[in-house]
Amino acid sequence: MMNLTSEQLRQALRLYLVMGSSNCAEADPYAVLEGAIAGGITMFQFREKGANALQGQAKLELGARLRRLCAQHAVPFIVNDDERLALELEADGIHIGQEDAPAAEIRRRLKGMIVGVSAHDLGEAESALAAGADYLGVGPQYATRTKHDAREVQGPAVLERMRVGGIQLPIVGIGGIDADKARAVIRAGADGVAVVSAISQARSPREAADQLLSIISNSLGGIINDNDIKG
Ligand code: FQP
Ligand code: MG
Repeated sequence: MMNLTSEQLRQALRLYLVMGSSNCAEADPYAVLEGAIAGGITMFQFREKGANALQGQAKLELGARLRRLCAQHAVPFIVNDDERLALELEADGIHIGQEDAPAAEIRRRLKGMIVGVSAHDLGEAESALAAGADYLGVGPQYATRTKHDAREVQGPAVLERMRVGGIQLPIVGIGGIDADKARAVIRAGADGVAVVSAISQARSPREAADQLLSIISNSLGGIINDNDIKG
């Protein structure tokens, strides 16, 4: 398991690929992840969910292959929702939402792991912080076809409200983000961008990741934070 400081985690969240087999259409998820890693993704979440999702042993086997690939490239590997799977795969972390197991319980049980929590407003962000979350996933930033039970589109303004409200935790924006929209998400206060389709449905996952990472890095580079001013 990787032991990241909060600043290392912030860095790792720059370009976060979230993916399961059903997000890859005809493509092989292993090949998609290989391309995405070559293109520069900085974190990966195994989210094997939805109508055609693998289950049981098949889910475990795909997870194990993707987990190994991430380990080979020192890319943090996070499991969506499934605490048992996170333990079985010796994941670096778990991501849970408001409808999943309570963050405080997960935090207690999975001491050494990165715990990411979905938050949709300042109140949920404050609760996640109090529960011991390591980072927040905030969205949907834009309309998405990936998640059918997604909340109402928020737009990047929700990120500004959290930052103005005093939330300093590492945050990624998620939901409908592509190369055209990544800059606005970073400028609103996110440390990075999480994507599903923008990489997994791309003709070249490698090129898509490479392009997204440049945009994100450029956008982050244009932001002067308090530490820079003081330092
Ligand atoms: N943010 C992120 C992350 N990952 C996610 N999976 C979600 C938000 C959404 O539980 P949740 O989490 O609301 O829905 P689901 O379990 O269907 O994904 F920031 F990590 F990219
Ligand atoms: Mg969930």
